Amino acid sequence: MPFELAPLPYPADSLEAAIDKTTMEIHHGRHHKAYVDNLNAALVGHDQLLALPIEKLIAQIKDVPEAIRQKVINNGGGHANHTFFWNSMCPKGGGEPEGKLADAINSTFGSVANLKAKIKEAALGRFGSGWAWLVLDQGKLEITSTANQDSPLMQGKTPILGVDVWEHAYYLRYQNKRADYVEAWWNVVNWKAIGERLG
Ligand code: MN3
Repeated sequence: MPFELAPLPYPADSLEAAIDKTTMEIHHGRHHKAYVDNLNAALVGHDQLLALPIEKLIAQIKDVPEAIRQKVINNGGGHANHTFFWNSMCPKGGGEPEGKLADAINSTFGSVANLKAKIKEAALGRFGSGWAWLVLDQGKLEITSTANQDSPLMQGKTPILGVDVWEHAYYLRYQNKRADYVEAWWNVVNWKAIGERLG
């Protein structure tokens, strides 16, 4: 069974508080679609790998034959990261985290404002294309970033929140101003979905 591109979980024009409709359409319908298509092309004849959930395929990347491993990292990582990203946002998002998530953020980072500052630092510190992440590592929250489509799953970490900082994610509205995009991103963050990832 090949991997499939799921539809966006909301209309493309419903995240205008941070991301414009055209960016959403191109990002999902062309960039994400290309990762899925290229992943399926790389895995032709590898039926056992095609049968895995995408997160498992990426977490077990060392089991992927070396000849196709980098293609699977780039495109399978792209598929996993973007699926995760769409589900990290929602229309009428933003506000403040609640409950267990708020407690975990406050006890680890002191405040939500400080978490946002550290995500921004990770996003701006990532030279070129990549992602800024909040992850769980050995049960502890930490901020990290990855290059290209590398996933924290490849390092045995659990992604909790991720911001795509490839230019394709923000260039139409923000041009070179990555910081403005990252600040606006919190207007559409889906804290409920992110809190559920803490388990
Ligand atoms: Mn992207």
